Amino acid sequence: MDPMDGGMRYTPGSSDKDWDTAVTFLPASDNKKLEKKRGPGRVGIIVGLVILAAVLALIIGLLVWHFHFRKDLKLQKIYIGSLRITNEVFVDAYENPESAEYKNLADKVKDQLKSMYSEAPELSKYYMGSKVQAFSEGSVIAYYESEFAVPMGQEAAVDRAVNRLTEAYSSKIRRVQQGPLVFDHVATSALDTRLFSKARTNLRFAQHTRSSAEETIKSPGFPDQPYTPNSFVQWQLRGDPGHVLKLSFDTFYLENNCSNDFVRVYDSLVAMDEHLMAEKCGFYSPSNPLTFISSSNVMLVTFVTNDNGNFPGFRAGVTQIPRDSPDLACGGKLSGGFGNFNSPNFPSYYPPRKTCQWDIEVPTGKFIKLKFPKFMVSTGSPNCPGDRVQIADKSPLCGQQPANTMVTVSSNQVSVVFKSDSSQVDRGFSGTFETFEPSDPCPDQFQCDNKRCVKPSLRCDGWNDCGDSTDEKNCQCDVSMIQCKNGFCKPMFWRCDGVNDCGDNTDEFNCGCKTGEFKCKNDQCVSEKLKCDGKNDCKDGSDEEGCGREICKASTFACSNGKCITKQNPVCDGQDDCGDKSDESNCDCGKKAFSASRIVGGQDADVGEFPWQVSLHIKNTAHVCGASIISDRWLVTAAHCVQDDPKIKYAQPGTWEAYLGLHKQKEKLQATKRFLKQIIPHPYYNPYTYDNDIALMELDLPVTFSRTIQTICLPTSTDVFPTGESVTISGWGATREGGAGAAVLQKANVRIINGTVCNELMGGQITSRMTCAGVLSGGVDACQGDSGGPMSYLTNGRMYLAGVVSWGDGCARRNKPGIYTNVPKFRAWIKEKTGV
Ligand code: 4AZ
Repeated sequence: MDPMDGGMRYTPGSSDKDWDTAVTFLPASDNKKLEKKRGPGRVGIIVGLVILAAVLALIIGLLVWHFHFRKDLKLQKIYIGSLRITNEVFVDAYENPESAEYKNLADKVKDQLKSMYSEAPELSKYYMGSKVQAFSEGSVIAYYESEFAVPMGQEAAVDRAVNRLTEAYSSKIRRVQQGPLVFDHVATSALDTRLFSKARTNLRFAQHTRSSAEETIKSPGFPDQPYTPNSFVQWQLRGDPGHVLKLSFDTFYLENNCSNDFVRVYDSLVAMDEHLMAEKCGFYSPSNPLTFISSSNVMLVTFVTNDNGNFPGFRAGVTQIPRDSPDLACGGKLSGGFGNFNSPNFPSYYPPRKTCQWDIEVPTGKFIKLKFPKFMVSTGSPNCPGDRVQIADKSPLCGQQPANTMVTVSSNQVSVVFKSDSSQVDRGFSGTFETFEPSDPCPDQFQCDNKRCVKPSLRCDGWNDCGDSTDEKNCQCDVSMIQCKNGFCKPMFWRCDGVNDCGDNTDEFNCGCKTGEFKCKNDQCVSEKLKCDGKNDCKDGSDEEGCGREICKASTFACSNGKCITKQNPVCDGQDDCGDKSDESNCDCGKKAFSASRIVGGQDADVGEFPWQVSLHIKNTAHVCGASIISDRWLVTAAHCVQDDPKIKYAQPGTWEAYLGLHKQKEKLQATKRFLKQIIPHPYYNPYTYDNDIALMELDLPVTFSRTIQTICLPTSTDVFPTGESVTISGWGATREGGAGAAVLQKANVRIINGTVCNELMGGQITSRMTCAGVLSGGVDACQGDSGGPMSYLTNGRMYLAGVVSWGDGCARRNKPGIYTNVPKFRAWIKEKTGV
């Protein structure tokens, strides 16, 4: 219903006939007109005077409101800040807000803040007072909160005045008038309104980590209950002087939308934006470390939730590290023909306010090639105003750079300087250096336009090895390759497979089948003779559709014996409707629930599209790994998912809960949950090489199959999945390397990669128990959190468990395929252990 059509009022349109005919008072007004010809009369004058008086009263009222009351409508504005008191020395009592020393110094700070604000008339007028929130070492740093009651419309002027004053005191040492303290390094920022909503429950903790002990912080209710909605929790963390703090999350699982629930980590004791290291939400797998290091001995963690909080939360350990510890050291002199270097705390977050300089020198006469296999340095911008890597006098590098970004230097010496500012840290970089001959930058190799060198054998092989595709341009293809119009060569078996591999669609032109061939619905061509032979020769089974069934109406089911069944959904309903059981054959695996139809570079799966996909959670916490259903009581996963570590007993069945029929992680309460009876990791699993990375899990109770819970078919031990074939991977893993897990089940198609090629790409680490699959130009892959989940292969209209997500070199990097456990190799072992 239109909200204006509420039945109280009705305003007719000019064309509304009912209204026109209902008007009955026009004649009376006509009479009045006739009377008025004699003049206004006494009543008219009185009415006019009353109206005039009312209008005047209204105007006066408005003016009074505007000049008197409106200016009294004030907004509460809170600024938080820190300042350094240079003529005081820190004593332990300054950590205790109840101590006389604390109170005495806090009073002095408040007096001097008042005196500082009195320098700006815009501030002194509206200043309400300040609170000191904490002190820390160095000489003494005071953290404070100042409140102003600002008339409406004056907010911007007050902001400007605060900024001016802060700037004046931020760098120069300047004594604040009429006070005993000398301040410098004054920093102030307006408090984020999301942090001080009165509707929230407020909890504040202060913790001091001493010596090498580890303190723990965790979200309220963790691990027994989901965190509480509408809460604000803050932890002020301190270490001893001369130390920095390390915060390591072992579980992190929040709502995926950071505007609802978030954790913020500050390099300060107050929530100032200019010391905000990171804001995090969503899910981080335990295998994807989330650790932060402060620049001094203080850190602040804030946790804010909104009104729905159905997520497990987080737990983190806090330790202190001596500032001069070798673990924090970076930079130095590097020499020789090659070497490597990386940002501090790599692959987790580097600390703020850190500078590292590497001076690299290679033998005289050689030039230097720098490569960055991983590069994530805060937010990118053309001139890198925040954190940056400066290589000699080249343009600085920042943001996220593609894997193996390369920089060449025409000299045998170079300095690489990494600098982080006071806010927004990231995972940093790993770098390598090597030499090259000035006269021959790519000895015996092909030089790409982007100066990268690739092996000659990779030229015109159908893969973008250069990264800028120059190795695939202007190719003369041999007979085993499709000659694309745009000059690329692509493997012949990709012709007419429904995927635009050339980029200009040449491989998908003229895809009709030869005479004597049948065109399947998926555009595959098979011999006419194979149609209706009782075997699915088309991968989608379309050669067996409609065989001898023309006599059945479209709305009926055609049995192999020619009978037509009119009953709805007779297939796989447990009843032999056909009489020859053809409606009930092969009903036990690999079928998607619906005929319709992170993974990096994937897309949301449909509900029930992968009904064998399982999400394995550590009890009451978070998704950690995937698994596949192979029977009503057995799952297949990766052995590396079930290896104990010092903190979590992953090998114990009691650690886990399995969610079946799950689509969105936050809907786990609607999914089928099972605990585990036993876990059987492969006896020859090698944790160093990931060889034999497979494990079986027995459920405590069998599951009932449904539209969203089904088994995947197991391949036979002799099955091979040919190079170039498309397979589907699925999971809730990270959607970018180092990123958060996906909220919705993701899927992506990748191709099987030749084992020999893969072994070369992966530095000889591939065994026959592994299968490689991916997109070698990068961008599509399994990632952290997808491990244990299925690589599904479609054949004969059914999905088979071709592989189990196992490992990789990062995620979705160019020339770094994903590595999967080769399931056919374990078929006999699965049968032996499970009977399936
Ligand atoms: C993992 O850590 C993981 N890119 C899984 C798959 C891949 C990399 C890492 C493959 O669970």
